[in-house]
Amino acid sequence: MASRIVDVWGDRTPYAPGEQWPERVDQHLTLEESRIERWVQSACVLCSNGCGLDIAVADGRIVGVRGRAQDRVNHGRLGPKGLFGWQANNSADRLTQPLIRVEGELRPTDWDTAMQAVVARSQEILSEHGPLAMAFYTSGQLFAEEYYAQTLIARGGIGTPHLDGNTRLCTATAEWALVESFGSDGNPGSYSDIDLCDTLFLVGHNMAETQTVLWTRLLDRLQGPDRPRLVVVDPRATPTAQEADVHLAIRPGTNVALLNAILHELIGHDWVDAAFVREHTAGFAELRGMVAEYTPEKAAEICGVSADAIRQAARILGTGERLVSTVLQGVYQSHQATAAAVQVNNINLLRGMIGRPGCTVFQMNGQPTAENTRETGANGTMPGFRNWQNDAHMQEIAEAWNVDVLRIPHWAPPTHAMEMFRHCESGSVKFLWVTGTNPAVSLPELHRIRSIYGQERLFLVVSDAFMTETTALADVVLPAALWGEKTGCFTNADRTVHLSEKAVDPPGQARSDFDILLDYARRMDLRDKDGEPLLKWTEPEHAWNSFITHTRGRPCDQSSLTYEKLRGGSGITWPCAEYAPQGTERLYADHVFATQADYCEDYGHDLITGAQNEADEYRAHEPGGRALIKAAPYLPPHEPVDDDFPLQLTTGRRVYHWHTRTKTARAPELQEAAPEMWVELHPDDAGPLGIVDGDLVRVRSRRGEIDAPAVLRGHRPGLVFAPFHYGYFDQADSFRHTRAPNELTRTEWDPVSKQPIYKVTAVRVEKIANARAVAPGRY
Ligand SMILES: Nc1nc2c(c(=O)[nH]1)N[C@H]1C(S)=C(S)[C@@H](COP(=O)(O)OP(=O)(O)OC[C@H]3O[C@@H](n4cnc5c(=O)[nH]c(N)nc54)[C@H](O)[C@@H]3O)O[C@H]1N2
Ligand SMILES: Nc1nc2c(c(=O)[nH]1)N[C@H]1C(S)=C(S)[C@@H](COP(=O)(O)OP(=O)(O)OC[C@H]3O[C@@H](n4cnc5c(=O)[nH]c(N)nc54)[C@H](O)[C@@H]3O)O[C@H]1N2
Ligand code: SF4
Ligand SMILES: [Mo]
Repeated sequence: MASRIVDVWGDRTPYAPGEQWPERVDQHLTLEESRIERWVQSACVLCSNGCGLDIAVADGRIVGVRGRAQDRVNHGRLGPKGLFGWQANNSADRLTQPLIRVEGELRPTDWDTAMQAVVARSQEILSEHGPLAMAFYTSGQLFAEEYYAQTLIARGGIGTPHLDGNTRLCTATAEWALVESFGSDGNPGSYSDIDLCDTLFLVGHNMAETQTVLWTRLLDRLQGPDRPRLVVVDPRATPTAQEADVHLAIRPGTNVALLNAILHELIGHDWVDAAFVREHTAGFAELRGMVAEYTPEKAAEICGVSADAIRQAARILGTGERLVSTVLQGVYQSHQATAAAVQVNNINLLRGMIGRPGCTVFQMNGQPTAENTRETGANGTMPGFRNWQNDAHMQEIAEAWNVDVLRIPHWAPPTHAMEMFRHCESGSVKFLWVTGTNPAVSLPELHRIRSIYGQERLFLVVSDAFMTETTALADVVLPAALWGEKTGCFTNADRTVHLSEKAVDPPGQARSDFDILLDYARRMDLRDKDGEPLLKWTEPEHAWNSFITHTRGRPCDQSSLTYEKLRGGSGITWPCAEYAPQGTERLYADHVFATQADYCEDYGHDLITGAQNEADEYRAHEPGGRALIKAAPYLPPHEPVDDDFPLQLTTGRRVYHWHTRTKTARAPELQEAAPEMWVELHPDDAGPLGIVDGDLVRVRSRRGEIDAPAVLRGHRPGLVFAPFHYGYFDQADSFRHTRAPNELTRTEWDPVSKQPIYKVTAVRVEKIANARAVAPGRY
């Protein structure tokens, strides 16, 4: 099985367009199958693909996993993280007791003391400073029930607008690109569109490494009869790009220029579905005007690729009959994130290729449960994709929660994470509870984050399963149960909902986030209008049932999607309601989009300034179910290269690790595959600096520096790549803070989605030591 570390995607099972993707069941067990006592239904939480799997249990411990052949997402397959990552649950260094800071040091304590401290401080701050001094920063890796509890506590109970998820760093742009174009969040397509398409367009998405099982689906098409054509836009020669018919290795931060040129070509060659555009969209004329000047030559100059390659790509996109486009962090973590993501929507809209079999755009998710953070309103939106500017929507929320509508802050959009941390910095927020995320490694400009989180006047609560760089800064640490140790539902990138059942007990005194939040609500004595407890549930299933009821009539309607229905078979796609009891494969099959003024999730933004549209203004141009085509000019990245910082750093992922490695560093196969930090340089840049493969180099930006061995790779000259997986928890001299790439990145975000910019940073590189004898791991 360790071979799946080398052979990441496993054996090919080629198939022809329109055929079923063949099943292939992958498993990894650490015991003989005969000793397994139970199999428990779940799905993988190590990326947004959400592969269906069963957890093997023996002696009260997880001993392996097996892909579910009948699941619509993976047809039995699992990738390296899915196969090996679960071992972190069994790690000996799990947090098993709450910790509390006494005389500057974190010391073990009991739940009662820890929760009393959290509650006492909350009440003190609330009475002295009011709800605006309270903030909650949650995750994209918990279950829907947990987020819904968190939303109700923060928005309905405490009454603070300061609740956001780490989804802000991850899929805020996916969400807003969908809202801006189609009126609501929710990916329109289905993974089965990959079985049917003849053209694939991957923009800033290294699917081969980051959604390995979805990539096997593509590979099986690419190596089967009637191969679809593949266009990849990525500055790096990723394994994904290596399979492309056309790979556009653009200069980082130039997506809008390239996409405008492609739109220019589509219009110029009349590769446009005129009837679709006329009947189902609004805004085409403005787009046509905007892209007129973006000739392939102009874009070639900006993007640093050939005009011919752009023409070739446009021809492929313009002449196929069934186009699937996907977008991810190479777009979302840029300065024009939403503007660029929307141009990909526009390509599909111009081609009339949405809401039909084999035709869609995926504004991809990254984290396994990011869609739920969004649906439940835990990430800077309102539950059920409701519109904070729409009084009727706010009234529905107030009624569902039985609270006064004025208790739910909605005088402005809910605070986004980057703004929340600024409030912590300035001292107006005095209480921050971080759950299921490790911001001391994952946020930009880490020295700033450490100084904000380390402030005396900020009371920091952190719920995690391990000691991390963030728990190290906390006043109270709460030991959390992980996946497999609790029950809940979650939704993947193609709207497939899975139920993940509890397989084993959490270690020691660790408790689920759901139980911790319920305990907090009870101790805080949060109540509804009638004086009843605000959170009336004791089990996740109760919370689920009230959440799905609350989605009735909304685009993410899951009102018929009970636990019962989710047990046994495959995951089910929403909407799942009386009108679609078995779920819904594709949204917008009737080409009526969610843009009606009374229905839409938001009135949208100016793509350049981020200015919010007002209700009156929106109503004046009532789109009435037409998709909105929004144009944007290209703007250069905000931190241009110069003589001092002549190279561009981009950061991202490698197949073997999950984010800050709290899980994958504890799975031996994965950790051994990539044990050490490294940076990738182009040989043309390394040569003049006297750097050869394996030399220790220092990468410096205006914010900080990191040291790592160099790997010489033929990506674009001028480009440096660093994986962001390596922080300090497993490093001896961790106090030096010269390992995590976010030492280098800066505090800046996209104007619409407010997603931070991790993909473009000006740096310089110097050699600090000769190559070591042994190269670290498999790059
Ligand atoms: N193995 C593994 N898989 C994961 C994760 C993980 O940590 N490890 N995390 C999950 C999560 S939460 C997420 S969000 C996804 C992210 O999945 P991806 O978005 O696929 O991963 P990244 O490596 O962040 O970025 C993708 C690519 O963007 C390219 N890029 C950089 N700048 C630009 C640009 O200006 N334009 C374009 N077009 N491309 C650019 C990079 O070279 C990189 O190859 O992965 C998910 N899957
Ligand atoms: N430079 C750079 N920075 C980036 C990115 C990048 O591409 N480049 N990508 C960004 C993106 S897309 C993302 S998604 C973020 C990810 O950034 P983070 O969310 O900070 O990364 P994780 O390591 O996934 O942290 C999750 C934490 O939650 C804990 N945990 C896991 N399950 C549970 C649970 O059930 N309950 C609780 N309470 N805790 C749990 C884990 O142990 C871990 O400490 O990083 C962002 N930062
Ligand atoms: S593709 Fe994603 S969800 Fe599927 S097994 Fe791999 S990590 Fe898990
Ligand atoms: Mo992410």
